[in-house]
Amino acid sequence: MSIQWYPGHMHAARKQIAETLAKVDLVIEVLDARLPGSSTNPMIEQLRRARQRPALKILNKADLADPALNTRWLEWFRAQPSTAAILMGEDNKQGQARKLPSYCRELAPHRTGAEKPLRALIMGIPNVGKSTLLNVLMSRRIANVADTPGVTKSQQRVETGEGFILYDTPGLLWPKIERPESGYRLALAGSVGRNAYNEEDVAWFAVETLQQRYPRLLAERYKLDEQTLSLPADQLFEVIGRKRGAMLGGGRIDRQKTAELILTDFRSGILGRITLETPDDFLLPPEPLAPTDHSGDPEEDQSE
Ligand SMILES: Nc1nc2c(ncn2[C@@H]2O[C@H](COP(=O)(O)OP(=O)(O)OP(=O)(O)O)[C@@H](O)[C@H]2O)c(=O)[nH]1
Ligand SMILES: [Mg+2]
Repeated sequence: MSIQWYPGHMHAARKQIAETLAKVDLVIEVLDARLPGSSTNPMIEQLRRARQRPALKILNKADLADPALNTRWLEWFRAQPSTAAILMGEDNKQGQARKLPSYCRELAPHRTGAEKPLRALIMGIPNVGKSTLLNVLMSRRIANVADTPGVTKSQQRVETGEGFILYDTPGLLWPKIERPESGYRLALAGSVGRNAYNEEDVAWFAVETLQQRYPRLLAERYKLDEQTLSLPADQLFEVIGRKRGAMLGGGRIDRQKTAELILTDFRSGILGRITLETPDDFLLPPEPLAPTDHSGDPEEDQSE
């Protein structure tokens, strides 16, 4: 499924992000730990590489992702040039947020002292938890948070008071998501606007993926026997609808309701801890950053 969801505010955000990148020391890219490859925005990667900024990759929602794959993805990101990576989830958000300045300082060790505050741009696709992180960092609600993509519509600058300046930005996708499985995974995770995909298609994709990767979790949640578990995804979708009582009159399945049930079960974590892709089936080209060129150094902003 190729997705095109690039509302006007994202177009504006991309321009603003490109400008802000000139005056920050590093990029904090928040990823969805359930789809670390597909939630890496190639446009962000391109922008930060052009500006030669190091990146801290936060694999967020790690509490919803498969623990074994969390470790594999972490190692994979750490092997990339100019890149650090950490796991973050409901269970360790406070602790990791407290350590964030020190993770960042390791990537930009020259920025110390009151006259040289560390400046970081928080970026990522929609609905991955950028604003949630900002609120935890500031210990108060300064950014709106909601379980729908596209909540933050404009950039916001905050200072933690310890020589750390952060910019929260709107979630950014890219104009056309070409890889079909990435489109499905992004929609399944809730990072794409609802009007840009068909919920039934995405729920089928979820059923198929779970049959292949997490059959036990699927069987447990919907009380399926071995035979039912190996039915084609479209038939299994109907079994799930019937079992969960998503019915219309005359014994017909309510397909829309079934799809919504499956998507909600995945997104809420009720199905279990699931990662939709491994580093092996989503390889990004390991492009090294260009050699140091001082024209890319952050501009000194007198206001900071
Ligand atoms: N399970 C889990 N949910 C999280 C975590 N972090 C954030 N969320 C939830 O994810 C949803 C999106 O969070 P936001 O902080 O609004 O995401 P955002 O990246 O700012 O989204 P946009 O502004 O739309 O780009 C909310 O329902 C959060 O409660 C996490 O670590 N684990
Ligand atoms: Mg936000």
